[in-house]
Amino acid sequence: MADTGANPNSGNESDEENRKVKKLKGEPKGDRGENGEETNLSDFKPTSVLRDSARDKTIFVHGELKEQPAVVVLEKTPFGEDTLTEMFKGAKTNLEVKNDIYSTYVFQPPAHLNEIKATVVCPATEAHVQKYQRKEIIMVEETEDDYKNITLPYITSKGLSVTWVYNILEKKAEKERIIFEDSDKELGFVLLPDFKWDQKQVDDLYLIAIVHKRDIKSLRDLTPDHVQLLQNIYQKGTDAIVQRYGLPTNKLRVYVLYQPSYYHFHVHFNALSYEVPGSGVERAHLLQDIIQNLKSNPQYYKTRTLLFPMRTDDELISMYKAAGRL
Ligand code: M7G
Repeated sequence: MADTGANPNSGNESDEENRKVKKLKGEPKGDRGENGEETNLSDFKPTSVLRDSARDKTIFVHGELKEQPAVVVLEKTPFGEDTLTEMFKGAKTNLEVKNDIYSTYVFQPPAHLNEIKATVVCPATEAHVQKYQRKEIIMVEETEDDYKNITLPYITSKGLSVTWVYNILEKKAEKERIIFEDSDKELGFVLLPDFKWDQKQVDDLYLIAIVHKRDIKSLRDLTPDHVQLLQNIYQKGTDAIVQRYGLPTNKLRVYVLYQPSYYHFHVHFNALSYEVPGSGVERAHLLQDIIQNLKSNPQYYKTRTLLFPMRTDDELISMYKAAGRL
């Protein structure tokens, strides 16, 4: 296991230790991936906005990077409690409006406390562009037969590449970011920060556990044979998070998405206080519920009708329509 850092759950932690947990700067930031190249985003030529959200402070931009199609996601990052003093001290402030006891300002903190997180997909496929575009969403009811006849053939032929997952498992990328690993072939997994988390504060903690086994595509493939694997992920994953970040298990949301974007089995771990877009009841299945369902009905995920949200322009929807199921 990687360096466990401060552990405020040990019972005798000091304020200093607590601050270390809260402030996660100086944590390993990651590596340069399998190609050792770093992208210079000043070369990015935006062509269209796929989606944006004033509430989430994000924008998904389609464009070109070194003559290749690319998607860049920009996201304003949360405030760090521990940097507030420095932020106020170093900021420029320009008054906009003053009225009685009320006033508004343009507030410009020092650049290093005013960062934007950028996620780049390059070269981006048409499937990536579609994934990020805002479109109408509907619920799909998938029976056992629908899965076999429609969804499974679709996943097999059209699913997004999982090369990035294999790169992590084979230590070709993000090696330095691994928080915990159980290397057992059957029960093992790698736990690391999700791309969505900048690791600067635990308030929006987001990790993923990726299993070493390569034959579980999604929730649908789970049987009681996997209960031990799931329990192992829950136990060791939550233990590692308490150890490293001081976030106790009852402050975590641990779940699996159906349908996932990537068909190699993985589990999401979020800080409970962080409302993650896409983790709503229509798509997220709590890991502990999954374990109980498999124990009470071994055929649960093979036979149950599962519901999931899907964009109306998704090819899977056309396949459901062609089969007369929508
Ligand atoms: P998912 O359940 O397939 O669905 O999750 P979603 O992508 O629609 O949420 C895959 C998770 O892997 C997401 O939370 C992504 O942010 C994360 N992710 C995707 N990629 C390509 C990477 C990557 O290269 N590295 C890491 N660390 N996380 C990734």
